[in-house]
Amino acid sequence: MGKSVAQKVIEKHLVEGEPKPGEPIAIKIDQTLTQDATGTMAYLQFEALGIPRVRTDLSVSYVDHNTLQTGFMNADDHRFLQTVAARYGLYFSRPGNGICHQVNLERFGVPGRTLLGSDSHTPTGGGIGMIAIGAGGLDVAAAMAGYPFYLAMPKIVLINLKGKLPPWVAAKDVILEVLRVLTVKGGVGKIMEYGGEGVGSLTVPERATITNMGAELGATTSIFPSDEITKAFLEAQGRGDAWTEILPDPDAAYDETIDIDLGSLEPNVAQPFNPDRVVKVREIEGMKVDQVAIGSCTNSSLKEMLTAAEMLAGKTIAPDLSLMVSPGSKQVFEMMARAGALEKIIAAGGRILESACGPCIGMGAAPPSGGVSVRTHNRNFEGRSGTADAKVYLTSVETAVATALEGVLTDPRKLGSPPRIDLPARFDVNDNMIIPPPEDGSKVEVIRGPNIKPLPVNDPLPDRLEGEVLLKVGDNITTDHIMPAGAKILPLRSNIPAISEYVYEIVDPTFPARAKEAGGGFIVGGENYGQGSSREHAALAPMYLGIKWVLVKSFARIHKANLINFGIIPITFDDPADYDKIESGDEIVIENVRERLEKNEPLTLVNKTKGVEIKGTYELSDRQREIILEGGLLNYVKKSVS
Ligand code: MIC
Ligand code: SF4
Repeated sequence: MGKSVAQKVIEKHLVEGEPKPGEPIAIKIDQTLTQDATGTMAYLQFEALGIPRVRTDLSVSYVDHNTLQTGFMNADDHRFLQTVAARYGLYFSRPGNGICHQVNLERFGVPGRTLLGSDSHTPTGGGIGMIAIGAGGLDVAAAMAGYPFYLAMPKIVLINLKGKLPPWVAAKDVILEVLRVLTVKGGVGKIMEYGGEGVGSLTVPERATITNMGAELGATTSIFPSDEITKAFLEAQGRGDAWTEILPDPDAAYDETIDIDLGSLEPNVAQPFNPDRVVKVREIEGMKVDQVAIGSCTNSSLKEMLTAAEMLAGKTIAPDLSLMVSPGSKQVFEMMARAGALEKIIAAGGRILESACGPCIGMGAAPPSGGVSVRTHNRNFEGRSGTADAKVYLTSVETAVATALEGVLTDPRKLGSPPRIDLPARFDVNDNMIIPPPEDGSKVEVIRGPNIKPLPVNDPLPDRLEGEVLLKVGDNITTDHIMPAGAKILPLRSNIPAISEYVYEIVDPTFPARAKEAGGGFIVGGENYGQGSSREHAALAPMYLGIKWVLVKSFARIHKANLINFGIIPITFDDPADYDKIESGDEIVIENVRERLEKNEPLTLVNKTKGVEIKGTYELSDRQREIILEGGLLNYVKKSVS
């Protein structure tokens, strides 16, 4: 039987296992990326592994999240990252050079290769035919040390694209449509492979918008074929040599197929507080908007920035609204400047921010109280913008600019014909903000500021777990709920004792104090627990507070892997109806935990408060059970190398 693009790349990199859906497999990782908010921890972990130099083909350390330097902390982290990169053989992308995913796509991505990144939007690389996966920092540290990446072989879903996008309808509207159909948990355990005749009408940046936001489906990754369009993109980046053709076989078999007719799509919008709450713009048009933000790793390519500039040319934004624009990379920024696009945006009243994540992660540009913000970003979770009661709506650049001009949510199709944007045949290549590693880094001194605290380590799992349910939450809890980001908390990413004070801050600010007082405890949740960001701090900080297990109806992939990596047992209800038999404050005992895990048997949770028993199951590979028994991946790896 023929093979899909995803199967071809996975089979080429297979180190262990059989690539059948659900089976544990391990794949070789060619490239890694980190960003600063997850990177400091990842490099502390890499250092703890005691390997002298990275063992990948290419590893890049980016600085793009914590660029608001309101104190010494972020600057200290940047200096640590730069020196650590030089010491261990990594490329360093300096602050100002752009968002990791955008820059990696432009300057480093190679079709047919594997990329593991400590950021959930790493699948952006799928836009040029990479198997690009988001993971926790510790998994990336292990990959840099030459270990393969372990995962359950995903199902492969064909998203069969037909036709061509109508005027004013963008790639963002395609992925919002997929989110509407599949929801934020519809992609769990799956790879979304885009195919069909419609693929030929989408450029690489458009494809990358779609694979980027596949993260919001909970998918392991998303991928497009590497075809003539990919070749043209790489050639325009002066990297034509990196291209190889990777097409699906004509008789490729898929586990599922979803048809999407591009020609029938309309501008879409995701309403608060989840990216799958998608309706057509025209259905809620006219809503008053306080702020528009254009940028993020989803929508900040040159084409999009030039489109925004042309739409704004000679006009003025609405009087009660603020417009923020952050270009995705220095390349995009420089080319916008040369093309006169910045001038048009500034003249229209746009506020130009640096090339970084910025408002997307609450690093500045928080909306006003109760405000409405229309953003071209990928996440609209509660509180993520930095304003607890603000409402974020996600749209394409075209809809966002139309809205900025009108002051109310506006369907761009009202604006006549769209501007014609001619992209240059060659991008301007200037890699002067990427520092290659020295040949021998062994003498480089790694500089640590006072904000960089040693890595906490866990003890091996005890045989009896007794304690209190400290918190019970509902469905679709995000890692932004568990470990919030934003300008105040992000600078503490390399200081676990300090950041742990903010665990669950927007849900229950008493959580950290209660956890400390009780000497640890447990958490209960609903479906799709831990969706969103890859931040391992959402497992590491709870581990630091003494959380030993989390019991839920279902988990999101990356968060589950992070819990395992830090020795927290990810338990699921055998019977989801038992969710009602356990409340916050209940005292729970689990006996013989080690033995049960060793034998791969279900756990019995005795609820002493309610006098009932709950059966807890788990889906863990042999290796994952061993990791938990050891108290986490770091202990496990150290043991295997010693
Ligand atoms: C995000 O978009 O939430 C982030 C910030 O990029 C995270 C990583 C992090 O929390 O550092 C992600 O998506 O993985
Ligand atoms: Fe940065 Fe936002 Fe992309 Fe995360 S989603 S990498 S915060 S731009």
